[in-house]
Amino acid sequence: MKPVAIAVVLALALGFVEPHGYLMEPLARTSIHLDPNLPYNPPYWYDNKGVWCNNVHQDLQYSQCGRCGEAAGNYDASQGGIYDKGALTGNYTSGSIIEVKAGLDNAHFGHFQMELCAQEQETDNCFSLLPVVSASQPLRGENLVCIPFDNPAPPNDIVTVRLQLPAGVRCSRCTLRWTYRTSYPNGAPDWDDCYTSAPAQTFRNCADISIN
Ligand SMILES: *[C@@H]1O[C@H](CO)[C@@H](O)[C@H](O)[C@H]1NC(C)=O
Ligand SMILES: [Cu+2]
Repeated sequence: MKPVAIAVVLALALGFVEPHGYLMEPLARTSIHLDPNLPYNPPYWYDNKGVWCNNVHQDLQYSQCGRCGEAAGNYDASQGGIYDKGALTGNYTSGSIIEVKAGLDNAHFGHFQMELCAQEQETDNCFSLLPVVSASQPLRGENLVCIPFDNPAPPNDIVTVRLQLPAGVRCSRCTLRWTYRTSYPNGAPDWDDCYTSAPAQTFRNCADISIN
């Protein structure tokens, strides 16, 4: 077997792979291998649907989650640059309403939100929430798209959301970030199928986009 195949088999056998979801459109950095037209740089990443902040259950501030889904404060360049900026997978117009898609697998409830870092130099604090105009699943407030199911089957395995880009904001290489906060584990007094305030399993992906 090739090394990649061995790694996949090992990961599956040891239970490391937890496919829950990813940012499908624009395609996340950590899923770039799914588009045959893009260079395999970063190379194939077997766990692209399980970029989950090192599986540290996150508080409401996501304080143990790194910028693009890696472990907080533990950016590891040796992982082949899977969290680094890469190919542009979305080109948009300033002030427009854009359509974004998330792909889900063994998702368990909760919600996701979308943020924009409208500058070339990505920092931990450059992200701001984008208002949701509409989505194929119920919304909560201005920013949360609920995932009201466990292990969604088609067509619920793809969630489409329309977002309002801010007027007058342009960038040649900026970052769109998807953060999916599951409602796992349950048990908190305020638990429901869209939200829990207790530390929860969280997935985060970044995509590289331009806004002209
Ligand atoms: C976005 O524009 C860049 C630069 O022109 C191009 O390389 C890239 O393929 C475009 N991406 C998409 C998804 O249209
Ligand atoms: Cu899980």
